Amino acid sequence: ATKDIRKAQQPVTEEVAHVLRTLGVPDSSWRNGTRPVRSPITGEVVAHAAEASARDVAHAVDRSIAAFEAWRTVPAPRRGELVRLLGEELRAHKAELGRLVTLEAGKIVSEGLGEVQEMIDICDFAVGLSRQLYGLTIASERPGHRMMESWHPVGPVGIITAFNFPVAVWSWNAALALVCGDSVLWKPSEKTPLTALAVQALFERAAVAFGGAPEGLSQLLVGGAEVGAALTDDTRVPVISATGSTRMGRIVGERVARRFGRSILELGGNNAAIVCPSADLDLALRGIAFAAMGTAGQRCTTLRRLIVNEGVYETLIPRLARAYGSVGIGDPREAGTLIGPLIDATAYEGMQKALAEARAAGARIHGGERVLAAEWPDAYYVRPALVEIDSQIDIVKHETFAPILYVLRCAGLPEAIKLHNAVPQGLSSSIFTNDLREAETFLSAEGSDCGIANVNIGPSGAEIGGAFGGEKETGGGRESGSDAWKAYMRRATNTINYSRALPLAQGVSFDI
Ligand code: UN1
Repeated sequence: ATKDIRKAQQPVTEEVAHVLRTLGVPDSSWRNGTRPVRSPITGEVVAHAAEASARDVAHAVDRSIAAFEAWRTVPAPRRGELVRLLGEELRAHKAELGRLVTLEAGKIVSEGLGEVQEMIDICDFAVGLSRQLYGLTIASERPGHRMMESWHPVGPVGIITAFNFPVAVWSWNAALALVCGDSVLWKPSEKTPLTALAVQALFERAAVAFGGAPEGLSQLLVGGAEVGAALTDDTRVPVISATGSTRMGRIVGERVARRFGRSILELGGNNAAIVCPSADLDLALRGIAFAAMGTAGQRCTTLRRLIVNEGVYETLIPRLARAYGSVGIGDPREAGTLIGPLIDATAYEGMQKALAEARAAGARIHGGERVLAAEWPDAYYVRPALVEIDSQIDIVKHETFAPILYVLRCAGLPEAIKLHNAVPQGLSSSIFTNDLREAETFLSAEGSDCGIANVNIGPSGAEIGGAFGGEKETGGGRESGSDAWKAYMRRATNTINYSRALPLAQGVSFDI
């Protein structure tokens, strides 16, 4: 191991148990259950989570409906108070919950904490929103009439989340759904049930402090695919919000559509950045490094394709290759580590398969090899891979959930934008330039086709104030800020006649 590769200092299992107990998670939910939970830091089994069955899902939905029927009558600003209290619990337990994210998902300390901060931020946002669930008033064509629209709670919301943001994604959905008057049912990733149990414990504390929240307002369903399927197929759950792979989203989206439910899909990304000749290369280098290598390449917003103008290619890429070669990899709890482990063996195998395909196509690969395998044969640490490749072959168009950055050379902005948009995914994107025309073209109708388009920052690390999500195979859903709340409510258009006459719209007469 070289100096930039760091070993674990302390046992993981004991620490997991300690944090779970500190957060008030009952032993019965994680000690003797049927689902082994591994920490990617060492690969060891750290807990056995208790699991729900498909029958339990049906029962949970019964309870969720009863909770919804009570909750929808609570005034929205009062509902906001519950979310405010949840935010308070998260503030008070940020260190422990952030630590658990590190232990269970392998994120470095600042990213584990950052994820909890993102939860706190969305709670604050939702509290304000609880007084702003605005509808419109609309001019009626008929005398003595008024039109308006009302937004009403819609029902239980099913939330399916992925391992890589094991707690924040729940909060983007749940904080909004709760102020909107909905109940929530959460099916976390099989890989990260412990952080979900901890959040559930914090929610329950907030509910006690609130006093009078209906029982079953927010429920957790730990389990595998059959639990997700039971939730997805339940006609009593009008909204399913699912975050994960395009493969998963296609199944969920189709099943929900078949029963005319609404789905909010936040699926794969294949995010690119364009580097123009006028770019500030120091800034670009830092932006690219965080977006491509951060979270060990396991964000849906991770930078996966770099499209570099030939005029700056030879300056930028060798510098980037040096950063790839020297970045600190290892135990994510250690200060100085920037790259923690991949989540599991499957992720590692997927990465190696993609690299083999790129190599076969003639790519020049820097890094990508496994490290620390002798110390932890069951954990998967890799050096991030920088892959110089001539064209956008199939594997480049595919989202491999690992730290691989494909680098493509281009001659000018039109070619760059063409390459940029020529993938099936459409989540996030960015351009590094100091040329106003280039920046604005990238953000315009003929520029990036993604749900998120940035200038002089990478594609990852979005704030909660904006709507989050993307186009094409990313699924089209929007979560978090802006008016994403509307997906958690139903809209009613109301026409009120305050006259003594009954004029019909469009001049229709119908005199009996
Ligand atoms: C995800 O990877 O599922 O923009 C979400 C970001 C984070 C969220 C990522 N705020 O990178």
